[in-house]
Amino acid sequence: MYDIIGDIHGEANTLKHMLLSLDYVEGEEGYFHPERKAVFVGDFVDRGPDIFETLSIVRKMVTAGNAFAVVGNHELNVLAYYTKDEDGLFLREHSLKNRTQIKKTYEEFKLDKPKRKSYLKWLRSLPLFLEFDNFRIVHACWDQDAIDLLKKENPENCLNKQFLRKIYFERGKLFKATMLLLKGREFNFPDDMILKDAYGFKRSAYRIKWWEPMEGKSFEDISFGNRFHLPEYTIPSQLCKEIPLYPETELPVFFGHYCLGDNAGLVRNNLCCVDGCVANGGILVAYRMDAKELKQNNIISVKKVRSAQV
Ligand SMILES: [Mn+2]
Repeated sequence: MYDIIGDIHGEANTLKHMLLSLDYVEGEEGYFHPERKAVFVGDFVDRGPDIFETLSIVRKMVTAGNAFAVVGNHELNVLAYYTKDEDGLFLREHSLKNRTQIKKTYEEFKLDKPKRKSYLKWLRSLPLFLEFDNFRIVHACWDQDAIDLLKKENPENCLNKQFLRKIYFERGKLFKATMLLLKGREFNFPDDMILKDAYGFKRSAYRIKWWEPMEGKSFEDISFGNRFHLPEYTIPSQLCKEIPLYPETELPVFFGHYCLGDNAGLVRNNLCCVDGCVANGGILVAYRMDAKELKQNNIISVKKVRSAQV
């Protein structure tokens, strides 16, 4: 049986607390459970105070065979930041904006370069998605077309240097497919629509439910995991895109990414978001699997445990 654990974002102490709450014990090869395995949905880095520590806990568990893990969009950004193309330029430009985005990770990584190198190498080996007998794991969105394309074009199913260089160079279908899995589906506003979020920043796109049709819905209806409100009026049909939906009869998908706080958990009979937004005032969430059928009761959450460093 499995325990699916949500986005950690450098909150190592909270992660330890969660593992203990799930009856995992710390052994010589890291945390383990005699009968269960953990599955991490990605986003280990950025935001929180203990990036190396978080990576260490997760890597040990994965290496010992006591856990599985996929990459999140934050790992992708960090990898692209530290990976050079064939001309020696970084895939993700070393601009103030990009550095600020990975600030916490950057600050820890610069203190120990050999350690950084070792963790980057490990992150490059993690899969973009996982298929178990009874369920599926991806960081943000399960899109079968994107997965089929990636299976064909990236059979190693990881963000190794060669694949990263290729997608950042081409910026084509494979890049899009990777982004879809790791960042989910977004709706781009038409140019003449100006929307400001709670901080007053202009938004040009927002995160939407990738499992529901948008035809006949309002902007707010299809919004998922955004911190700002959207217009309640119906989306003009010429703006509606037909998206491949995730059938209710398919295997359950567990994902993170959407920072749902207390609302984390089942969003439908076969869809479960385990991101409780721990690094942004939320909670750390896990789904403790037992039967095939998903139940909201199986959601376990722990409050954030403050780091001793603070
Ligand atoms: Mn994410």
